[in-house]
Amino acid sequence: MGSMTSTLLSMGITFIFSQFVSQYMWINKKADGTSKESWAPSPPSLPWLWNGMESYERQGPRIFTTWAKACGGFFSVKLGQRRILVVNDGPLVKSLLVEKDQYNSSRVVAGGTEIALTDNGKTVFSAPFTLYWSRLRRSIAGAINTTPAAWFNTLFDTQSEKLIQAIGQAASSNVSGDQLRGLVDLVALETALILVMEQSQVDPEVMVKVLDKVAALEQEQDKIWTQYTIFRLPVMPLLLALRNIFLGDPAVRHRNDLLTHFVDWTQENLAAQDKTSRGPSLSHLLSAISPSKNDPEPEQLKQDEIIINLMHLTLHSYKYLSTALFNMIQRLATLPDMQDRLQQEEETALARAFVKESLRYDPPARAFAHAARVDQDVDWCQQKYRLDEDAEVVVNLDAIHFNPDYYPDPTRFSPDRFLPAKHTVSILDENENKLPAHDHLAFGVGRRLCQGSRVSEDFLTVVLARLVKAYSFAGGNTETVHRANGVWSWLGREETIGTSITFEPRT
Ligand code: HEM
Ligand SMILES: *[C@@H]1O[C@H](CO)[C@@H](O)[C@H](O)[C@H]1NC(C)=O
Ligand SMILES: CC(=O)N[C@H]1CO[C@H](CO)[C@@H](O)[C@@H]1O
Repeated sequence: MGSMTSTLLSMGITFIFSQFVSQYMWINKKADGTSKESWAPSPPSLPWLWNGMESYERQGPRIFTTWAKACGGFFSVKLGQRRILVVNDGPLVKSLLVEKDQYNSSRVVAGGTEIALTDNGKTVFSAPFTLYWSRLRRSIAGAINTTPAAWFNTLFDTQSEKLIQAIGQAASSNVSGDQLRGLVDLVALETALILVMEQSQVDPEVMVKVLDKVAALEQEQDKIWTQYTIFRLPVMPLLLALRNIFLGDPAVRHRNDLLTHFVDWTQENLAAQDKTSRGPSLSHLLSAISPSKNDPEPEQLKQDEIIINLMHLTLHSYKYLSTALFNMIQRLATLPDMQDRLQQEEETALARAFVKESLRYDPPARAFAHAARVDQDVDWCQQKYRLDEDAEVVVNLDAIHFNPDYYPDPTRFSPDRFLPAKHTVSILDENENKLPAHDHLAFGVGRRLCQGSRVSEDFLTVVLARLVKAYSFAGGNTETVHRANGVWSWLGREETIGTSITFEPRT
């Protein structure tokens, strides 16, 4: 008996000791025992425990730019107990996320809403770089690339016409901000449903239900206890887990309500013939993953993996298309001269430039994060800094998109800067000669680049070009606000609040 107790006791002590060693003794050491580089500089005097959390929740990525002024283009900060490394410089983004591929950048899924919506990392947005992720990317690329350009053009024309008609049918020519947002939401959701789910005949009542559920899901992400969990404040995650065990998780409930529609639509697609004028449907491509050079015998996806991906893709497309389109209409309403120029255009070069400038000025996702999968060092300004496995590298567009070396007079909204020009650089390249940039990072960067970037810019260009031909409009407000929710990303999103706009039909 005595020896049993002492064995257990010594096992216990060994266990605790080994935990202690790995948790605390190795945390600042490399595998070879030498100490790690230091963290990049941090903003001074942040409040205890909460650190930068409340500033970020209030101001969003703007606070990163403020901190960058104090600590430089690459800094380290804790939001609550979550440490992030913020990058405020294009070439450093290139080095970390394109050239080094962020040493196989992963995603950290945090908080109930993200876990529910991604089924804990099963969607293309949340999965780490693995064969599973590349199979998803391959299918999505397949669906987009085999769709003929004419099919997209017809879709974008139809959707533009719907928005123009809906505005015309509004009770008065003076459309309130909320009402306009509602119309834009419906058109964006329908576009997303057609693009991803092949559903062009969804009952408007069902669409309103979907919009309400997405809003409910976002509200869960806003709640203080979700935020405390995301930012790893102690105790709260435990209380939240207990609540979810006894009362159920509301985020999962909303997610499941949404899923019922997507289950029906997916089954409908899979039962139908897999050939339309458009090419193979995404549902079919996901349910029969094709082999590739690096993946000659792909493991097939399970039904639940297919459906959760289709749902996440639809919601991502809806939310970002809607936010971007609403931003653009509100801004264009404040610029009558720009409307005149756009209206006189035969080609869409200026409309395209307007879309790019809007995405530079008001990107719906002003910050996005990739997480490292191995410990590494970062070179910045002749210094080496530490980057740990699972630490998140946050790209701050609020600083990068307003760098005067790349975008002269950056706080001026000027679509002309994106008209085709001879001598330009990429925002990711070094720029000794201070040439203007011809691109932006609103769709992300590197291997995780948004797969809908081209389709989205085309859609927005067509809608704007047709809207200015149908109406002259006035009013609008371009002020943006930071929201803590963002369909799934804990970094949230930026949105134009908007105000009423008066639409006058052009004859
Ligand atoms: C204006 C509209 C849109 C914006 C602003 C936008 C923005 C973004 C951003 C910021 C990311 C994350 C990139 C990163 O973490 O590096 C992303 C990822 C992605 N987007 Fe979009 N998006 C839009 C529309 C769409 C549409 C319409 C589709 C599909 C039809 C789409 C498909 C994707 C996919 C598949 C990814 C996953 C990338 C990955 O992690 O592998 N997006 N998008
Ligand atoms: C439009 O309506 C809003 C209130 O709904 C009002 O504040 C605004 O002045 C109106 N604009 C015009 C041009 O009538
Ligand atoms: C830099 C690095 O670690 N790259 C690896 C990323 O993952 C692929 C396979 O998934 C490897 O082949 C790379 O070497």
